[in-house]
Amino acid sequence: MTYDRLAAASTSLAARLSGAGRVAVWATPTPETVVAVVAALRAGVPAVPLNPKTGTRELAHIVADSEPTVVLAGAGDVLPPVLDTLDRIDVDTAPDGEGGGAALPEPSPESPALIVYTSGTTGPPKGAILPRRAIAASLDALEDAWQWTGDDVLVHALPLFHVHGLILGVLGPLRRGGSVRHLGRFSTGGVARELSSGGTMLFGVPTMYHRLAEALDGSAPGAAELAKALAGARLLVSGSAALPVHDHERIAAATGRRVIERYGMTETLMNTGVRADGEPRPGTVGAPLRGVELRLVEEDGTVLTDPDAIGEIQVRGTNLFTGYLNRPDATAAALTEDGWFRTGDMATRDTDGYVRIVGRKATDLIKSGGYKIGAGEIENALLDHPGVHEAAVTGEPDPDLGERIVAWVVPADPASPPTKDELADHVAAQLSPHKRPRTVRYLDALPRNDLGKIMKRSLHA
Ligand code: MCA
Ligand code: AMP
Repeated sequence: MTYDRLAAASTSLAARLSGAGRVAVWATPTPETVVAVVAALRAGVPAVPLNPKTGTRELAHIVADSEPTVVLAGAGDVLPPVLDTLDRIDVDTAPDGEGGGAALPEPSPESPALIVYTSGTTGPPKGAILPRRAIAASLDALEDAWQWTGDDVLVHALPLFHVHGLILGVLGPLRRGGSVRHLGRFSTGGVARELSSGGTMLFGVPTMYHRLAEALDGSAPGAAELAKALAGARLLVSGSAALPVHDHERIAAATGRRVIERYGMTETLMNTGVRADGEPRPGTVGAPLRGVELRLVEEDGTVLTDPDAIGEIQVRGTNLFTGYLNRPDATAAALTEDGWFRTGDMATRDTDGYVRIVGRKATDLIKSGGYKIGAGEIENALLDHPGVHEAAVTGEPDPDLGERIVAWVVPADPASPPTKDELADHVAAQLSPHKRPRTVRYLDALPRNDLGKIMKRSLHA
């Protein structure tokens, strides 16, 4: 799709959206999603990107919470009944008429551009309100760090309903006037093909880099072509979760290229990153990006200065969200009085400012395949299954997914417990397929302390 065609398609759609409260976008990895989001941005109407694989319970929550009036989808998309009450507009990526498009008034920088749903430790996901200035600030800080220009051709296969794939992966190239090639779905062959035919940058989550590292193994078919393609790229960038040092080293050994890491969060967009002209250091996520203030803080609020000390990362800057939709309580809890956002990530800082993330404050948050998943939402879904009496959810290390979701289940009837597939399908249908347990362990009872609280740490023991 050319810029002219995107302008024409988004102008005609934007004209139909003006005055809508919020619009939901059925965010398939297609040009329709790009046109829908750009049209909403141009109309100044906040867009709520929906994961098309979201299950019934989670989708009902997001729709009730964000109250969109319209849903934008591709003409052939079959939408679930919970969206029946919304006006549906099918996105036309090639409307009749010339491009260019009338200039639409620029909404204020503080006005909300996107509402992106993100999991917490308990309860259903919260909608992070992302204003236009945060998106602009974060993308411009990446331009500075990565010397990102209109000549860049970004290759990726990230979902378009999260910050990584949508803001960095689509709005990033658009802000620079560059190009994006979305693979539709991730494959190592697709990455090799696009990087060897003009792609200059690759964005991915660590699971994707792990699969690339596996495919670079000398004996794997296509390994030599893949190595050449990766070696020829200007930048290989990993984010959304920690890139294991082992995968980093395997890729470096096979390609002579080092993957650079950046650290972000739905609520803060991008916080730190290794610069294009900087030193990629395995296990670190680089230094704070332009415009981002970052500090490490102890439990009692003391700000740490010692390079080896571990503290919670707090950030402040124009990259921050404005709050959680309908959740002033959660917004207040996430921010200090003077505007620092508490990330919940624990880190140390090297003397030159490079940040090393060493863990997370909350054990009830799981990062699997780069998706953040709350243990509580899965436990609630499992407890809804008639075969489940009690349930606890934890994350375990996984070489491919980073962490895999493990469900600890006390069956209602020990003689015929629900199968692993039954429970996985149930969670996939209620929440999302990426939230399904990959392992189920059956117990007679869950370990609890004197107050009745489940002792998750003793589960693994
Ligand atoms: C499997 N599937 C099912 C079931 N089991 N569907 C229904 N019921 C089931 N029981 C389907 C899945 O939907 C999927 O469909 C397919 O089977 C394979 O599923 P899965 O094994 O989970 O997928 P995968 O191939 O292993 O995916 C790995 C992945 C993916 C491609 C790396 O995890 C991914 O795209 N991760 C990116 C996450 C991300 O972008 N996070 C950014 C958020 P189908 O075959 O149709 O696909 S963090 C962020 O934004 C911050 C700001 C940051 O810092 O970046
Ligand atoms: P999300 O809420 O889905 O946007 O996920 C944000 C979280 O992903 C952060 O709080 C970190 O825990 C994690 N994360 C993102 N990028 C990185 C990275 N490069 N290294 C380690 N963790 C990361």
